[in-house]
Amino acid sequence: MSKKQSWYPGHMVATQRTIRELASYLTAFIEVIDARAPLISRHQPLEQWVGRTPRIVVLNKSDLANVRATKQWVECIERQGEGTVAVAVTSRNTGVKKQLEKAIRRFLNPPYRLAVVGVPNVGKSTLLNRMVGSNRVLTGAKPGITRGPQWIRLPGGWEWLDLPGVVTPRHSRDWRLKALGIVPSLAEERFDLVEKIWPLVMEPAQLPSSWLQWGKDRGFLRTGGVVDEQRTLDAIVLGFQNGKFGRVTLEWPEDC
Ligand SMILES: Nc1nc2c(ncn2[C@@H]2O[C@H](COP(=O)(O)OP(=O)(O)OP(=O)(O)O)[C@@H](O)[C@H]2O)c(=O)[nH]1
Ligand SMILES: [Mg+2]
Repeated sequence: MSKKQSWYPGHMVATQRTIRELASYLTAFIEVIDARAPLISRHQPLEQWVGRTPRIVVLNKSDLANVRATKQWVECIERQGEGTVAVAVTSRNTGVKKQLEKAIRRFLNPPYRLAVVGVPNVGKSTLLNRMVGSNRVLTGAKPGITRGPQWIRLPGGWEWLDLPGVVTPRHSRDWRLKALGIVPSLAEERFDLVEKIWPLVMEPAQLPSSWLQWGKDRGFLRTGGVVDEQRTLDAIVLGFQNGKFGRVTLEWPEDC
């Protein structure tokens, strides 16, 4: 099996089964997506798995997305999905707890049995930790951190389930998922990624027109003073994922 094909861990298959089995027990699914790419970061098969169970769509990492685009996306998602509630949040900030609880109480009746679902690395576990008020589950800046289901039960009847991120192998080839760190990119793929990323960030972030120049300016040099290309590419991809180059939305709403 090639390196590329092998990135479809068994825990994702198990998670899909868990989602289907739990749908009738849950009050709702909290579907976390990346506010920078609300279409491609939605896992399409979830639509069938969640069945009739209500869903709250959380556009997370809104601190990294264009403010106007995110506002439009919230309206668009609510308009398209009957009975769907969409909320734009930043799980890195504490305010998310109040904001999401308000949406949950408005939309749903207790008991609150909620499962956090979505593609990898969008901030599902970070959100859950905020909602339960302490760091109960593991988070990290790379996809595939959560490996199995974990229930957190709180006084007052709140139950939260953290789940591993899921993607389909076909879906996972999209460059935007790699640019956002939703699926890992290989070192040799980063040249193509940076060629796509750089034009998007160059002007707004007032960067040199060549990404090689950016590497040079950072002092990413090899012996003899030539720019260390791979180091520069890696730093740009990582920087983009962390919002180093400012707010960038990769997908804007159309026809909604
Ligand atoms: N800038 C920013 N970063 C965030 C936000 N929420 C989460 N992160 C970061 O995104 C990374 C992934 O967070 P996790 O909570 O581990 O993501 P996950 O969806 O649980 O990932 P898997 O378990 O791998 O599926 C971490 O580095 C978080 O600190 C946010 O609102 N804004
Ligand atoms: Mg997680």
